[in-house]
Amino acid sequence: MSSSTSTTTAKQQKLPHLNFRSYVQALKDDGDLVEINKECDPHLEVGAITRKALEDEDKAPLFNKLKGQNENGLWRILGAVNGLRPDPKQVFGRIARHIGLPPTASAKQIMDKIIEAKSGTPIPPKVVESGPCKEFRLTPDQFDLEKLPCPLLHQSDGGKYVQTYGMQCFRTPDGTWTNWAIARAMVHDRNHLAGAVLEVQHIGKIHAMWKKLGKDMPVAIAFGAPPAAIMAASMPLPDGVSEPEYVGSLVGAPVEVVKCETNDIYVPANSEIVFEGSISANEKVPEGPFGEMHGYIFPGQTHQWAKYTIDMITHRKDAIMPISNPGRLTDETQTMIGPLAAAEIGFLLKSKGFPIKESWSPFESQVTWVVLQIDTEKLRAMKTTPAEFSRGIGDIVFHAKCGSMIHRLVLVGDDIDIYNFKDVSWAFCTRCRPRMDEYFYEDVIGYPLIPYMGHGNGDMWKGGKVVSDALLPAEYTIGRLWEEASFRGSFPKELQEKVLSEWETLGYTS
Ligand SMILES: Cc1cc2nc3c(=O)[nH]c(=O)nc-3n(C[C@H](O)[C@H](O)[C@H](O)COP(=O)(O)O)c2cc1C
Ligand SMILES: [Mn+2]
Repeated sequence: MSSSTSTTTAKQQKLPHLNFRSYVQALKDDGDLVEINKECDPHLEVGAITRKALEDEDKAPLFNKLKGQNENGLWRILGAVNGLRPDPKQVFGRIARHIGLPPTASAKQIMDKIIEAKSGTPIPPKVVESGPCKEFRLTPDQFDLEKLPCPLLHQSDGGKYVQTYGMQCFRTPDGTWTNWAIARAMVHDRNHLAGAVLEVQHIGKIHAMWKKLGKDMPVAIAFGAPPAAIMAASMPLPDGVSEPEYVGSLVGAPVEVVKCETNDIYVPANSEIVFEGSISANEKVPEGPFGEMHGYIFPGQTHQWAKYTIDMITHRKDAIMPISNPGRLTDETQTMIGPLAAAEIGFLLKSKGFPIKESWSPFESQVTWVVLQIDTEKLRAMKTTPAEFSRGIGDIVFHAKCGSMIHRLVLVGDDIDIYNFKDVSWAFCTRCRPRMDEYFYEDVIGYPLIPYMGHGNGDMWKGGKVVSDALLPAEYTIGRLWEEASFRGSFPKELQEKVLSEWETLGYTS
């Protein structure tokens, strides 16, 4: 390899989407960061400030001084890591910065890039000898999770959720499939965590493989991993696809990884903090409750869940711990989980020959819906029926992993801008006749975290899903029969232009 190539690689590794520290700098340069230098308390105060910033769609808070921080600066906290921006031209600026797009990128541009990378060439990670994450090494006698600034994020959380935006790195026992994923975990005691390991998730599937062998699963949690990697870790890529290779395809460069000290897991070399350890094959500990992505916490509801042992912590100087404090709109559990599931669902359906133009999960649905925009010209060529088409879509999505968190699919025509909820709700409320245009699924896996599932009338693990067909029958046969009764739909183009050009002289401010 020539030295110029390796210089390019070194430069590349400093880009915001490949380096968390550069990402924080990019937020600062974009005027999208508030540095808080007064001492803040990880007990609720950090959570309250982060929540308000998220709900106001305001700047991301960087807590530089925390009660409990040790002499090497372990650790600072970044909140609202992937929230929305107040500037209407840069609403998705943080998501865009996660994947190497300019901060003005639209939702569609972001979706296009995420989907394109699925058909790109996978680039495996590059193993390097060392990296910033190895600056400090702490053995279990040198750290105490109960004393480090692990945040209590909501007053009724069952514990201090230190793992909300880190990336679990693990692999199958035969080593052929490496998985990166976000799954929450809270402090159990000085060197143990209690964490969610859902069966449908890859962490659950791969943990089951280790358990079958009677072995604990080696794991590392990389905090402050490259933003592009954390996006991939939140995406329901298919079974067997290694997230690190998808990240390579997404960014056009390998992620640099380094081996852990105490097990054979590889983590991004420039991670801020790494917890090394394992998940017990059999032992369980109490976990939860936690303020969750749908905007609720049910106080006192604790479950027995996975027990992590942490054997070592390595970290950078003045490391930054990213957190996600989920709840009502708009936080990372909506900005990431929804669009990433929608990308995967749209891609899956297209690969099966369905005429899908775009897919999106409206935040307003608390990301329980995915809206699918149908190419109605191609739909007519299919000579299908509403029932056959809608069932065809539901049968695929509601049996696929990428559909596991989504409870309603809304089919709309290509006159609807699916990124605009006013458009989507207009179509849903006016073109989808309750029951007759809805195709219900009671026999598929459900998502228990949604309150109407986990705390509703039916089986929390099964059913509660629907395809809502908001295409009018004519869209299947002869095409749209209507004109939109609106400024853009009910007046000749020339008149619209005349009105627009005279708008201010008429006395309106534009
Ligand atoms: C901030 C954030 C927190 C998340 N927390 C959890 C969680 O606690 N449990 C879970 O199963 N999924 C959680 N997810 C969603 C998963 O990361 C996502 O479903 C991903 O596809 C799982 O990886 P896998 O597809 O390799 O199984 C979270 C996502 C984000 C963005
Ligand atoms: Mn996966």
